[in-house]
Formats: sequence, C-alpha cells, structure tokens
Amino acid sequence: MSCFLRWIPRSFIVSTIAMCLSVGSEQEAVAQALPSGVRAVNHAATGANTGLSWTNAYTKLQDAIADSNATEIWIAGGVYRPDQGGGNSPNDPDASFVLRKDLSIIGNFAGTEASLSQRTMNSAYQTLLSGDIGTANVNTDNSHQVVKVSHTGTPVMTPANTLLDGVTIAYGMSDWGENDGGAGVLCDTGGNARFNNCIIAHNRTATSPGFPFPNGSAYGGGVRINDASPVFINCLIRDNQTGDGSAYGGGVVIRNDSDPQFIDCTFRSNASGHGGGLAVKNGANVQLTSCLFEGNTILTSGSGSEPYGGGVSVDRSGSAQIVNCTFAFNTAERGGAYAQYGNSSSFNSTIDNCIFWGNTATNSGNQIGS
Ligand SMILES: [Ca+2]
Repeated sequence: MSCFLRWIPRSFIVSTIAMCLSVGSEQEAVAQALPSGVRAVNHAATGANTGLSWTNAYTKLQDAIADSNATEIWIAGGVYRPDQGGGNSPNDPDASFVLRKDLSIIGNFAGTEASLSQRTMNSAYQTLLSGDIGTANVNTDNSHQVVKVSHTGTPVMTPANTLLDGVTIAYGMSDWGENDGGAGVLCDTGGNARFNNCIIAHNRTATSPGFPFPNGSAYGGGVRINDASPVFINCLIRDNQTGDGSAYGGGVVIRNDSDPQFIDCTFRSNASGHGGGLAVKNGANVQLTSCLFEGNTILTSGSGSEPYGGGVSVDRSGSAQIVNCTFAFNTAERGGAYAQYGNSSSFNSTIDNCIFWGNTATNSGNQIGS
C-alpha cells in the first residue's frame, strides 16, 4: 500500500479524503430504517414523526405505544410524560404509559444506534418517564400511575413477552382508594411483565396528595403488584413513600394472588407505615434473590398501628423466599430489617444465606421482629 501511495499526487489524496467525508455526511443525513417492528422515539427529533428511523423518530413515547405495528420501541435519552401524545389530554393525571403483551419498550439510547447491542447504559442518555405533569415541581397534580400493566385472556402475558428496560420512572402521585396506589408502576391482574435496568424513584401514594402525608391506608409508593407476577431484574427502587398509619410498601406492595420475583435489585431509602422497602399482604408471595435493602424506614409520626418491617414486612397469610440478600441500616419500631406479623403463629418464609447488619428497631427485633 505504501508503494502505491508513493506515486499518487498529494492533492489527489486530500481531495479523495474530502470527498469521502462529504459522502459520509450525506449518508448520515439519510434516514436509515430500523429493524422491522422497531419504532424510535426521540423528544428532540424534527423529522416526519413516523418512528421508522432516528431521523423521523416519534417525539412522544405515547405515539409509539399507540402504533399497533410496533413490537419494540427504542427511546433516546430525555424526558417523556404520559399526558403527551397517543391521544391523551394534556395535564390528565389518569394518563399512564401502558405496557402490552408482545411489546418491548427500551430506553437509554443515544439516538444513533442501529441495533440493540449498540446501546450502552450511559447515564448521559437517561430516559425519564416523568409523572410531573401540570405545574412543574408541584406533585399534587402529578400522574396517578406513571406506568401501568395488566392483561386478561390467553395467551397470557409473561416476563418473556413483555418488557420495560432502561428507564427511570419518577414523580407519580397516587391517592389510595381513588387511584389505588402504585404511583410509579401498577402491575394489576395478569400484568406479568419484565422490568430490567429500571430506576423507580420519588413516587408517592397517600390517602390524599401533599406532604407530609396523613394517616390512613395507602399501598405501594413506588410499585403496587396485585394479582400479578412480574419480574424485576437489576432495578433500583429508591425514595418512594406512602403515608404512615395503616399504609404498606413504601417501595413495593404485593397483594393477593401474586408471586413476583426481584433479582439483583436495590431498595434504598423508601418509607411507609409497614414494609418501608417492600410489603407482602393478603396471601401473596415474593421471591427476593441477591437484593440489597438499605436505609428503608417506617413512618411513625402519626397514630400508626403495627409499624413493622423497615426493610420488608410480610403478613402471616403471605410468604417470602429470601436468598443471598443484604439488609443494612433499615429502621422500624419492630423488625428493623424484616418483620412477619399477624394473628397466626405460622412463619411461611425462608431466609437463606443473607446478611443483616446495622438494622435497628425502637421496640423489638433490631434485625428480625414479629
Ligand atoms: Ca406537577
């Protein structure tokens, strides 16, 4: 090659390189089609809003979800709100991003990738599904549930056919009794989706909006799972909250005929009346594998009853299989890390190969209480 270049005039080489650069720029400007079934979303796109390429990406995530031909949605970093696009009304707190069977919704793209394998989980491309609609930084008008999923009929929804990956879900604000909790994510009947690499943070459920929260029933600040068995892998669930009193599950509440799994997840600084990090109720089961519960707490500022389980609470009709988990610096009145309570004397849970360190309880059971 060096012999070949030796006799070519330098000016020819320079002009050829310049031409190549020019052609490259033009190709970059051409909208490259994405794999079949993939729809692109980029809030900053200025193209045809078809979702068929990054250049022509949908600017609203709801428009991509409404595209019935989409099997996979790629979202470039930025902020997306559930009241925008897809026929939703601006400022409507009942608008949610609704997952559906046979659809994967995947965030954290730079907005140039041609294949999923090119995505890097770079925080610069954080994809925020924000419930902070209406007046910015005021939570009383925020989304009641930022993300919802349920499914009836057959074939059933499974973690293998429904995915939400690489997004942050934040600032939901749910009223228990009216919107039924799960301000970040509500997995209702048959909503057996898979959540990978998600952050669920700063969501609130209370008997009425506002802060600090009043007493009363309020279930699931971050996530509510009801008659569903979703799977959460490598997710961070932090700074979610319910009210105190008879509230359950600052991070997650699991109820009724549910058997979800949490694998390699972190629960940090969540708070509730019971189960600051996670609460199991009404005969449900949970499988916790290689999870960290750190700095979750129980709220006792009001006339709270049974302020159990800073990290995890399980009522005696329910159960948990906890393997290879760490509980550190969680606090409660009873059972700083873990509490099982109720009228029955049965203990249905298993706790294997776990670390309990630095948890505290003001009444009884710094680590495990009942
Ligand atoms: Ca707001």
